[in-house]
Amino acid sequence: MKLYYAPGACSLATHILLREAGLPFDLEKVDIRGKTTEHGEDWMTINPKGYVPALRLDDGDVVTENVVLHGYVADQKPEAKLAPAHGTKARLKQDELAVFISTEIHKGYSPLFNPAITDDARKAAIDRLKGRYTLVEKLLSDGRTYLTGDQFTTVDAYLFTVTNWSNSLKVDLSGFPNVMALQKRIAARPAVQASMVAEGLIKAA
Ligand SMILES: N[C@@H](CCC(=O)N[C@@H](CS)C(=O)NCC(=O)O)C(=O)O
Repeated sequence: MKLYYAPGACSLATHILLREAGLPFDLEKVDIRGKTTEHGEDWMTINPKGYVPALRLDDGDVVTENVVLHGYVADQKPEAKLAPAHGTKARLKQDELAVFISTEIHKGYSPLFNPAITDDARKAAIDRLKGRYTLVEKLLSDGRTYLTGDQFTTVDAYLFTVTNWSNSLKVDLSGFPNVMALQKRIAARPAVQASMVAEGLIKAA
């Protein structure tokens, strides 16, 4: 498999999950503005959607969409327990969280990446995001270690990745102590550290 990624972008979640699963994979960096890969290929030819992540399977097919890739990686290595079995209530609840993170939190950050955003629009986007984090904060208030319980899963990798943007985008999440504590716990995982080093986001310890 090959993961096409951009440093620190949402593709970091799939990257983390590939390492957590212990699956063999290659990485290829994509310039999502210039739409070229690090090997000089036209990104739009590889993925006409123009965005990352994209996963090239061993048969050559290219598949996209964060939540789908996370589930796929988890299903390749069930013993890594990154997602419960399909058809179970636990999987239903995890899928519900995954789509919530995708559509409400990940896409909630999107307007903040626009350098031309007005102050009013920025405030509205941040207020909306904080409303979503309020729900996550409440979910974590029973003292669980990770989003779905004691086990690190796909949704932890995804929430970690998008919440990491709050630093560079100056979104103050200090009012969400459980979310911040979760963020720290996930950051400390060896697979997360290794992924961030490989993407050039942090230096090797
Ligand atoms: N629907 C896609 C959205 C992926 C997405 O938003 N990717 C961003 C990086 S986090 C991107 O590559 N943006 C560049 C672009 O859209 O041209 C998914 O969930 O995988």
